[in-house]
Amino acid sequence: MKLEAVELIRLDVPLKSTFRTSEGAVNVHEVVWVHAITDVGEGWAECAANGLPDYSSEFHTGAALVLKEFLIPNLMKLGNDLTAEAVAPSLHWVKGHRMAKAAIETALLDAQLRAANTSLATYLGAVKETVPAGVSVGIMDSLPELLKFVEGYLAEGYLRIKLKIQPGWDYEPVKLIREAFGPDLMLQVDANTAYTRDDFDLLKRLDEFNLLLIEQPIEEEDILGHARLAEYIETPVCLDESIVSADIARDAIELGAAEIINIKPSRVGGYIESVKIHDVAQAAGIPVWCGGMLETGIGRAANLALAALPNFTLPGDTSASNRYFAVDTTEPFVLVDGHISVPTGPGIGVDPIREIVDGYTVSTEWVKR
Ligand code: SMG
Ligand code: MG
Repeated sequence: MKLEAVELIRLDVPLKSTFRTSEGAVNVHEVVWVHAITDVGEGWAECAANGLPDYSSEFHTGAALVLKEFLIPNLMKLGNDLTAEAVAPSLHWVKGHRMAKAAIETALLDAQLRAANTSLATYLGAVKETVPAGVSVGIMDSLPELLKFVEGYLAEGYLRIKLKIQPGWDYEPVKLIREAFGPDLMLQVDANTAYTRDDFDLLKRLDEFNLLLIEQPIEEEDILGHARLAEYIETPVCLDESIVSADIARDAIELGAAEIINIKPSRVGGYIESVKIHDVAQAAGIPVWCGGMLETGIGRAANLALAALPNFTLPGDTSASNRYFAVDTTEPFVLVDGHISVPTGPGIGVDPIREIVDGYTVSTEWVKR
């Protein structure tokens, strides 16, 4: 296929309620969409880089710039030799910027698969038609407020609860939710790197709650620290931010730092690399689950396809559209008996609803050959 032009669309999508993590609070999902125009048709992707570089070093304005200045011109130069599989090798010379790379690769993969009349799920190796859904619950102003939100999500049917934690908001909220909903609730926590090697005793106190996992407790670069923590506590240690490639995943597993892995395609440079991580983990007997970056329908659809692979044995953060948005950018994803359907149409299997997208659009920029 040949890349003719790319439309970079900046969207501000309001959240239904504030989402607070140890890294900060967001009220608006600020993202860039990549709309690729090729000679075989068009493709869509949502770049997961958010407004601020507080989850990773990437942020939406930077991602748009890297796409425009380096990634897109490079891929245009390939002419007719461009395939989705050629994107990562061609862009290997660009260090980092994995969320930007993931976005252009996914848009091209969508175009390629639509042209071949194949779904992303089939292409990736999906084995399920629906996937179990968990929900990520932000840090709240008070414990009663937390209880109210968790109660609501469980009433909707979510199968697992993930509580965001940070120093000062850890033991008490986890105790409250464990006691309120009993030992059978699938419960896990995510610290987004908020702790240090000095906090191991504090984190060990969470062992009494029989959590499914603790996600990314300490700094992303500190793989060895996670291995030490994994030895020290009973709760399985799951890595998110640290795992940026299949090579790092293999090393972290070998070190004993990753007893479970959260795979976010955006963080690792795309869906093709995600499948490699899935395979590395599967071969090592390490379960994986699909993380999220508050994606609207365009991004959520692709994550659901990945979450249908066989080693995704834990519920993901692949919640329904109405978890975050009053009105999604595509046909909404809905929760049915705690599960979400994996799209079956060609490519990512969903289309943007233009009138809705236009309402969220802040600016549009074309990059042409
Ligand atoms: O898509 O539901 C979602 C978000 C889930 O908690 C979530 N994501 O570290 O796993 C994570 C966070 C990162 C969000 S950064 C704004
Ligand atoms: Mg996380």
